[in-house]
Amino acid sequence: MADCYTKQEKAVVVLVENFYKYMSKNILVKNKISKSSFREMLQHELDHMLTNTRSREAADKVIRDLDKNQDGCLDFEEYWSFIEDITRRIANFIRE
Ligand SMILES: [Ca+2]
Repeated sequence: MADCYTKQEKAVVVLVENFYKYMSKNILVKNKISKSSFREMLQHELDHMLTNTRSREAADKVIRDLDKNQDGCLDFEEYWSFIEDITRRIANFIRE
């Protein structure tokens, strides 16, 4: 990533890149994150910010809540609503 990017630009790029990093390699679920990859993402990327990141049940509940079309995977829009939810919680925390 170019050094000329601002911190905010870099943060947005990381959020988008992480979707593609954890995206399923299975051709049948192309451009989506599978449940197992999402659990992996929670453990590796959000372990300090979220609780229960190592709980399979907790991760599966998050997926069920995010999975609007109920196909068992997260597409980019569903993933982004997860990011939106996290950033909203951080904003609320900072405001308090
Ligand atoms: Ca879905």
